[in-house]
Amino acid sequence: MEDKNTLNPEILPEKLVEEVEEEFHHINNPAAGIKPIVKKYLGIPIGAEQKGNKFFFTDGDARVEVTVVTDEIIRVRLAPHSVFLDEFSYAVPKLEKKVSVFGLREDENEYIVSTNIVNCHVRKKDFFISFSDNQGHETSSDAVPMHWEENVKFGGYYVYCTKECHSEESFFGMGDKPTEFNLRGKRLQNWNTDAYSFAWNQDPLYRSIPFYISLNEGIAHGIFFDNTFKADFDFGAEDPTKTSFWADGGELQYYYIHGPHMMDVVKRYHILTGTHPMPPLWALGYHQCRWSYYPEAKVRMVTKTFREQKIPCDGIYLDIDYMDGYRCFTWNRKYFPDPKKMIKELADQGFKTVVIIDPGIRVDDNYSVFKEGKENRYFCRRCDDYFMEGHVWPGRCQFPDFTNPEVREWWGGLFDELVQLGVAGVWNDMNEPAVFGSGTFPDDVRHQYDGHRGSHRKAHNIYGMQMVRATYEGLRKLMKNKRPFTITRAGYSGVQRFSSVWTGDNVASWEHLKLGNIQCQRLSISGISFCGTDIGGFSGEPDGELFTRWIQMGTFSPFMRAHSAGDTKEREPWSFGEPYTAINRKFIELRYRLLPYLYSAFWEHHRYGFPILRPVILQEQEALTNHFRQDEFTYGDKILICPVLEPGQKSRRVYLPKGKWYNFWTYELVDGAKEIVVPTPLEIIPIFVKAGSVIPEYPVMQYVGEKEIDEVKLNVYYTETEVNSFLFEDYGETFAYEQDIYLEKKFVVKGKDSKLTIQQSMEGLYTPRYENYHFNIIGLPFRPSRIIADNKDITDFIVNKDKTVELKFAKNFKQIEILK
Ligand code: MIG
Repeated sequence: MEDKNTLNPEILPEKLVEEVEEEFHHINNPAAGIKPIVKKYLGIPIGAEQKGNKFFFTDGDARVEVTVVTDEIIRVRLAPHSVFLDEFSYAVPKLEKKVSVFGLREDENEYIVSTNIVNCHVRKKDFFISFSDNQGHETSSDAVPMHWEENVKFGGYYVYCTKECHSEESFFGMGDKPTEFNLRGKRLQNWNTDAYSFAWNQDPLYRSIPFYISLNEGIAHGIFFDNTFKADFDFGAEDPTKTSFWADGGELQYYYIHGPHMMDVVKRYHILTGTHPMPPLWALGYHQCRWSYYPEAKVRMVTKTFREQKIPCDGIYLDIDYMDGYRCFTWNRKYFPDPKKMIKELADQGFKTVVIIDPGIRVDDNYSVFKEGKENRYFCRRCDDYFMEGHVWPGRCQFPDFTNPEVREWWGGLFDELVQLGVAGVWNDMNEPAVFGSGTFPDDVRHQYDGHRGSHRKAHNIYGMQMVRATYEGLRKLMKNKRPFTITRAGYSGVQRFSSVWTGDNVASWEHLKLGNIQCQRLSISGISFCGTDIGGFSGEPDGELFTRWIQMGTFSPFMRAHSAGDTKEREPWSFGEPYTAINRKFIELRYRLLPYLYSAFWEHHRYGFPILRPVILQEQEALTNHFRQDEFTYGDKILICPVLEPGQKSRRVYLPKGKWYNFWTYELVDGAKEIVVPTPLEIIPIFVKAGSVIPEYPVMQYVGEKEIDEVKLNVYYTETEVNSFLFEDYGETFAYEQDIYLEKKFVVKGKDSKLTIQQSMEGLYTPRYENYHFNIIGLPFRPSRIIADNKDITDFIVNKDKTVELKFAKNFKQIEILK
């Protein structure tokens, strides 16, 4: 992140649309260094106008549109000469207006667009735009009026927005950035980039998520700068009093998302860009990947060893070597003579096969995918109508234009054969797009952009997302009512509607373990909850300790997959011998035990927009001391995880948010709102469970569907207060949940000195097959003398040595009382 461009908003307009000669050059502008750049600023607003939920303000030439989207979300757009671009966004598929009361007021100093919750102020003196809450507290304010500069070479404008940055303001979000969790003081760029073995602070990486959360004086708001061009963000890096964002083209268009809680902002960002669909349950299990497992004998060896070693595993991956000369949708028949038979037999042992598909299509007139693409003009072209050609794994390639709906439809259909063969999931790689040598496509490549045509400058950052969208939508059609699994490397805001992601080509180092921990939390609050790292590190060699610590962290990544580059040693959970194998097994088993808990957290994400990983700051934003915490997070809302991130670490400090917490391993009860020191022998990472939680648990299975679940264990953690927990249940592999066929259960746990009450209520249309719960009551401060379940006395409960109490009762219970 060396010095990029210079942004100098010092010179402010004095009168209407004055041209300002700047000394500084914008280095993204090819003209920089040749002639001075002329920035234009908004002048003085001279009028306001309303059309429905849109309000327009003009300075006589430029026009600003303020759209009330919901009570808490307001969008601002700028048209330098009054002409707005078409309203179209890949990130926000439908801009639904959900607001009841709104209106425009005017006083001496400003125009004010208001909902019941927020106000957008347009200052009459200088066109500064600011936002405030209904208490009159200002949450965000321009430091410079919106500005732009003409792009002589390509047309359009470079567009800029600069806001005030306060001394204690912190910033979070932005997707996969490999840097500290708090982005204060950083300058970052969005331009999807294949970043093999990326380093701490390397920027940009694979994804573009132009969304950040500001936290100032305990109040949060979000900014989503929905612009797909190369874009930059400066969080007080150049000037500690200013936060800026700007792009090389497109429109200055951003959403102000009101808080006041960070969680509100995150949830509302999901309202705009959507959530992950429910994954097939197996996709939440453990996945084993490698570049590459081939030939077939190797795949069978690895999968067989999982079952022999009794290490659970659901996903097995075929990387590029399964193909014939790396041609997508083909098979290397020497390595895989009968893929259908192999996939079927793997499936019989519980393995779901996931295959890689890249965007580069080999130029080869004897290859049907190429021929079809060529005949139908589906491949991208340069400005002078030459094909976009570049070298990738197959050699000379052309690339489908995934921004064309017709191409997406065709692409989706290409998966027919793979689906017939029994493939359960698809892995889209290299879709930044990556090209050997040049890095990516040249700027002049044309894209159809769903009818809103543009060059690669506009389409680059959404190319990968549209590829995985085509993949997902195709699979969804072909797999009928079965949920497809997809994973993508590149993406843009909203990619979560179509795919999970992994953080790309990381390195087998302790630094990368730390980075992965931050990246997953960051992705989670940036809309992409279904994420994970290459466990073990893609390049380089982990030792047994690093691999085990990574498995332990990965157990609590929403997506859990080990992967490694082709030139590394074998890297399966048993590759390092004992004691590592046993510990790896124990943690992967824990992953499977907690599946119903993770699945429920996933439902809370899908349905209500909660992130699955929740950094401490998201839970306790009032405390300034939390602004720089980045190790601990909760997994769902009940389980706090603090991975061990250093070699040889015998113990580590852990911060527990306020409330009471149970040590997951010892059941010891600890008061929160403080840091404690926890022993961390190799077989343990700090895990704490919130008092009052009901944590559902499945029996250990070697894979999802191995056996009928005949009983669900409910771990109930005693509390002195009242705490709610949720359990979501459904078929786990169909879209019936979209027809409301599922069960949402709510548990309320209430404790007193002499009594613990557990109540259950449920809503929904699904009936699980098991009959009973197996309760495991933890932390009871008394020895129970009586247990009453739905008015029946339970006599056959057990009090264990560790004082836990076990009993079984019907899954439809309404109330259980445990009495002293
Ligand atoms: O140029 O398919 O990030 O996971 O194993 C490398 C081979 C291409 C990069 C991916 C990695 C994958 C590898 N791919």
